[in-house]
Amino acid sequence: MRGSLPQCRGTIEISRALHHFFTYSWYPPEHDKVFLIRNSGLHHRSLPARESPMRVKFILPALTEAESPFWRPIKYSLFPPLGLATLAAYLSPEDEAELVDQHVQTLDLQDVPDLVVIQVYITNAYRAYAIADHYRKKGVFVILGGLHVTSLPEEAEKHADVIFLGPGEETFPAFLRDFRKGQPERRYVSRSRTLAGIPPVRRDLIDRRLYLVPNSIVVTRGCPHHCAFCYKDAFFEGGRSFYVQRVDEALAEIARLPGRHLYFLDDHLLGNRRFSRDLFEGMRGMGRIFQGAATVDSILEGDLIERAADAGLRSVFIGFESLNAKNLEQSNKRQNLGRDYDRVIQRLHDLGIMINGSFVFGLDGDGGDVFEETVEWAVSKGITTATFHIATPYPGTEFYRKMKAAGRITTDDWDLYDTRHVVYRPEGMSSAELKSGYDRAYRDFYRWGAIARSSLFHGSLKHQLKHFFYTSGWKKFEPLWNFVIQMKKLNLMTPLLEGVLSKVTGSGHQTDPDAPSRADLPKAGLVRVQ
Ligand code: B12
Ligand code: SF4
Repeated sequence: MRGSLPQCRGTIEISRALHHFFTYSWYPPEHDKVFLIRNSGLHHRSLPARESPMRVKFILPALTEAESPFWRPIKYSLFPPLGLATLAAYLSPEDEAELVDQHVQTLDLQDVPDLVVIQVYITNAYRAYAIADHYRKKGVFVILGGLHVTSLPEEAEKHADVIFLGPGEETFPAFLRDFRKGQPERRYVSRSRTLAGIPPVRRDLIDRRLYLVPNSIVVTRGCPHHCAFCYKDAFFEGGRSFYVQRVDEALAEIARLPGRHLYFLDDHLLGNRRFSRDLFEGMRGMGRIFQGAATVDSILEGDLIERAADAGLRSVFIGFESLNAKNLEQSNKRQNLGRDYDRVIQRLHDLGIMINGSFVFGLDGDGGDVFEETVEWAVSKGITTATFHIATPYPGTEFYRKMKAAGRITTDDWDLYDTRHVVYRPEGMSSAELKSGYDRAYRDFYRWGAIARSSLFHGSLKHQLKHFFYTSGWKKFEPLWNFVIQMKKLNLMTPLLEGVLSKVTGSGHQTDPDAPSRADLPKAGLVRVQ
């Protein structure tokens, strides 16, 4: 339910809340010397300078589905909260930091840290606000940042002492300085953007056993393109919207990661050709295997994709989005317009790179036949995994502005903005048709027959088997993943993941000399969720 904390341990009863309210409002505890002045429900805080170490709690709230004690979808146990671990690196060594990812951990609400830092996505926004309200009632200083706060700051600031717009690498350390002096601003807006000299991500705060892919990493921020439905122009407004780390620093971060497998969460790993070329050059011989995302056009240009494959790229997320040019135009998806999708696929298959294709349904060029047509195309082309989305106008995007102006937005319930619900009125079909077509597309793509047919696209038996198990692993083994997650043993599956990602060339030969022999065992098809 919106705004409540049904799954949270230690929801406090009213008397306790009142006790905390008065204790921390008027009689600040000695150890943190915070005192508050509360006035007609508005918070005006005057804070003394802080010399002592701080206890800082970083929270990634989950959406309700991710927290069910009975059913844990694998997609919420894939990656640790990289953004918060990045911010935690700016604390001083004496500070005490705790990082809680509610997708995989129980959130204890009984404590009273000096500072609570919460990351807000659109689908966890209500949960994030409820947690923030809870801590603020206890007198804890709460700050909110992330994509949704940046899109809707007025909404978020009702629940925070301080809010942050845009990436945090400049603003969070600035806030920490002000906070220690006792003079924090109400709002910090990121303007100057650089990744040069950023401190190493605090991976020590992450419990690696809880994730299938503990080694997620980002070496760039943003993207050079401007798709109308994408979060990125809103998030990076007011400064650069695509920038990269220094290659030596990116390589150093990679070297700090144990094991072989990496997942680059960058929006577009091939977006800056010079950076990517040098990165892949530096990664050659490191013995890594990795996954990442890139655009249609970047696969076709030059030899960057070959260099990526040489460095260890084994699967790539590609935003095909639509087979319809009108949709691509509506979405300002210029990098896809007029590109030969078949050639993209052929090139990746030849390099033994698996493809996770992303598709959007419900744009204005789509009629009722789009679902069957898209699924048939993806299956017939041997796309390994597919991620389907119902077109979702995120606040702050051009897509949202246009739909709002046309009166086509049908709900402001952010819980439904998960790309699985229809939140606006489509043009070429009814909302019900869109929803049922989307559900059908998932069912049809992941039918055993379709998986088998798609696997047969490849030339060799080895390649066919890999495809078969990779794809079925994603949708057909959910009960197994649920069991392993409940047992907190996901890390034991990482060798399987590495095995199935070992190299298969276009001719079908497995070429990694040290590839595990159980390479064809099932695994989770790693799908980048957008
Ligand atoms: C990995 C990922 C996931 C993972 C894991 C998330 C995690 N553990 O962090 C999983 C698979 C769980 C996931 C799920 C979903 N995701 Co997702 N995901 C991503 C992805 C690809 C990368 C996130 C990341 O790690 N970025 C790198 C780090 C360094 O950046 P960051 O997290 O943004 O953090 C920085 C800033 O935001 C800021 N910051 C963040 N919080 C705070 C707080 C404070 C106080 C401060 C100062 C700063 C600050 O500072 C950080 C450093 O600069 C993004 C795309 C993207 N490029 O961001 C989509 C994205 C965030 N996901 C999105 C969506 C829609 C979803 C789903 C709803 C999809 C679905 N259909 O189920 C679910 C819902 C998840 C939820 N909890 O609500 C959208 C969000 C749109 C929006 N407006 O909010 C994005 C942007 C994708 C897209 N292009 O649309 N996702
Ligand atoms: S949708 Fe992808 S290609 Fe388009 S702007 Fe966003 S990250 Fe870039």
